[in-house]
Amino acid sequence: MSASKNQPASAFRAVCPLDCPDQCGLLLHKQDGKIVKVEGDPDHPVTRGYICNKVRNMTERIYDQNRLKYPLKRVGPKGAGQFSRISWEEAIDTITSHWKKLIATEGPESILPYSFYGNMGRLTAEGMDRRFWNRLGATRLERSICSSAGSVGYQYTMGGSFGMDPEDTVHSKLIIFWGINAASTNMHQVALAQKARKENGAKIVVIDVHKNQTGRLADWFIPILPGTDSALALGMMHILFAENLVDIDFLKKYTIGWEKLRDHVVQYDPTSVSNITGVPVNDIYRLARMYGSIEPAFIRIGNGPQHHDNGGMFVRTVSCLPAITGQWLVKGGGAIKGNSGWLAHNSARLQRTDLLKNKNTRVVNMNQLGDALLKLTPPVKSLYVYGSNPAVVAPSSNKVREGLAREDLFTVVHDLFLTETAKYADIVLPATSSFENTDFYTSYWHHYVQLQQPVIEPYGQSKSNVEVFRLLAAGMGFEDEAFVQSEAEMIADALDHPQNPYLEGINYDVLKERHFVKAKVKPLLSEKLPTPSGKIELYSERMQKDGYPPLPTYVPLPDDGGQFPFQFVPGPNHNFLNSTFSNNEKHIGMEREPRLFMNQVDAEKLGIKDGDFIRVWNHRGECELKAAVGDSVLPGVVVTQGLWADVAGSSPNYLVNSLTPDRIADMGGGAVFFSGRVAVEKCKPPKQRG
Ligand SMILES: Nc1nc2c(c(=O)[nH]1)N[C@H]1C(S)=C(S)[C@@H](COP(=O)(O)OP(=O)(O)OC[C@H]3O[C@@H](n4cnc5c(=O)[nH]c(N)nc54)[C@H](O)[C@@H]3O)O[C@H]1N2
Ligand SMILES: Nc1nc2c(c(=O)[nH]1)N[C@H]1C(S)=C(S)[C@@H](COP(=O)(O)OP(=O)(O)OC[C@H]3O[C@@H](n4cnc5c(=O)[nH]c(N)nc54)[C@H](O)[C@@H]3O)O[C@H]1N2
Ligand code: SF4
Ligand SMILES: [Mo]
Repeated sequence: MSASKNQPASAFRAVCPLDCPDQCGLLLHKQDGKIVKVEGDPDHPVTRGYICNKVRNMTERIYDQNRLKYPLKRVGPKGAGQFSRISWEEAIDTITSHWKKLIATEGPESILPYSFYGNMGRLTAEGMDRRFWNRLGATRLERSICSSAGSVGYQYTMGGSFGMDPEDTVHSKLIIFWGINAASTNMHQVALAQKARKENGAKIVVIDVHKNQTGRLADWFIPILPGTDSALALGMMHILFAENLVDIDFLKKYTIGWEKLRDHVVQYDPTSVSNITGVPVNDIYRLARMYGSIEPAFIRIGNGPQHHDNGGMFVRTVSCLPAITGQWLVKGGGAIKGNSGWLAHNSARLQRTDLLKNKNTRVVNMNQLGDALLKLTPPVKSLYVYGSNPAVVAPSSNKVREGLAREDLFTVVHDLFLTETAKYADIVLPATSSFENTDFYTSYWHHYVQLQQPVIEPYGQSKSNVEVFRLLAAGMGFEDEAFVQSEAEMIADALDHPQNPYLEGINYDVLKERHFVKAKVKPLLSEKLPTPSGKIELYSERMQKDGYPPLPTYVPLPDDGGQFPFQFVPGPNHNFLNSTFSNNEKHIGMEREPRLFMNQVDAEKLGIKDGDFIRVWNHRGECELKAAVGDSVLPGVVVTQGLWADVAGSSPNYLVNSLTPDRIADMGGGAVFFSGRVAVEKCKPPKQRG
């Protein structure tokens, strides 16, 4: 490993393996073969040596005594967590002989893979696994739990996941965090914004349903009712056109449909928009005028508003704003929803889609895992889970767990820990941490490709996803050369992608030498956009063909059970990463306990005081949280943070996803975690129950 001025001899370069846009460069300090300290890499151009607490405490997780060391087989009832140790040979043989029988009797589509990003390495998340599933002909999984609704919405306007270079934020004079809790979920974006504020006098505006850590650092916090953001963006457009704060030259040259949009937004007058959003009329004017007069203006579009039934259309709508004021041509102006387009690798070659041989295998949306396990015909007979913990993170989790409990479902879980999902498995396999693997990383926010090489030996008998799928392929008798490629060869293939000119010159050898390399990005409008017209599509014929309104439109949320008085927004928290770390004492200690933020007006009506224990329920399930009464949310809204692990003895019950809807969003098969409704009441704390 090549050393540099800031890299002491005992330190090894690494990449943060969490599903976080920052994808920090790390330095791992080793002693006697073990990692003893995790620091930020000061040489990393974007993250500059600063990392979050979660990862500074990463050794707690890597060397947690509860980490899985050996393969296990279930010896007790499903869900009870009783297992005994077996060998890898027995594990692979049990799985592959079971699957061979299933394939002969029920066909390969009786097997369902379920995964998400795991450690974020591309080989881990979408490499050997996809090759295996394609060759097998298993049911396909639509991996749409995170940001797919918004990505499709953004694509209708801009053609793909191409946004501003976050490093240009320092030039911005107006920064709008729109539905992103960046102080917790994208800390270097906040650092860049604060630099712009300090050096440039930039103003920071936060639009959110919850005044959380990000709202508290804003110059101006704008509270909004959940699922109404498209209306606010359309109200801004109404004012921008009405007051001639638009950039007509830009609109003529770089967009299509601006005149139609101008006529269309007349209906979104500030009074109507205020009634929908809860944002006062004067604030709508103030926001629109700020946006129309301060440049460069940058909008960081978050994941919150797109986790609603109308989430795709929100991102489609808000991504029109920078075009209306011509911000894309100004350094420090524009927007970021996601930037993965710049770093797109050759996924067909990495995943070997040719191995599918055009078989039209059925597709299951990962947001409807419960229904897939309980209702699908012909039924799913075997489930293989890796890099995800659906018993906690998937919506409508009571249905998911009922499905996982099926006696006739043969379940395999590959993870670093005996997760809530793994407790239902017939076979559990131990996974390596990313620091034990070779893999490459592409951020979905900054423009760097990074390489991870093994820094420590595999923990116990743990194996990487790539290695396990090699073993499964051998066990199934798959002889294609795809299953014997080395990690280095897979990386070389994935980065060989002539269709993406921005990756030119980035390959395995260069990464080995330099660890992080910036893609050769160009100014966004210096070439045609990948939309059908090659321009920013304010009016989209493609949307019309796909059955959507061709112009940005506010679509109200559907009825989720009107009898439940509160809109329920259960997002992620500061010290966990989805459910990762929720089983770790140190991280739990930093987070303390899950709270339910509610407005004092609502609390008073229900006789609830700050610190009371609250039962939260609806027709799907219930959970128990501690009331945090104040003014951080609007009346009629309750917010909680964090996907908490099951508590031993199941009390208190923190399973927020037992309440969330498993409907599918308007676009991209997305999840609608934040569009549910609930009722709340005071209850006895668990300690005082008989
Ligand atoms: N510390 C930490 N960092 C993380 C994660 C984590 O669990 N913990 N998870 C990672 C992952 S996988 C992802 S996808 C990202 C997500 O990170 P973000 O993009 O920040 O998304 P969320 O935190 O889900 O929601 C962002 C904000 O949207 C608000 N919100 C909810 N509904 C609405 C709405 O209708 N309108 C508006 N304006 N706001 C709304 C929420 O209150 C929240 O403050 O973070 C990543 N980073
Ligand atoms: N209520 C509510 N629910 C949500 C969200 C929300 O905001 N609110 N957010 C949603 C979003 S945006 C997302 S992205 C999902 C995320 O949901 P998940 O992707 O399930 O995320 P984690 O809970 O972090 O679980 C990742 C699991 O992968 C394991 N893992 C890590 N590395 C590896 C590896 O190399 N190999 C294997 N086999 N396993 C590995 C970890 O130990 C962990 O158990 O959650 C969603 N769920
Ligand atoms: S900020 Fe995000 S990328 Fe950086 S160390 Fe923390 S979790 Fe990892
Ligand atoms: Mo996510």
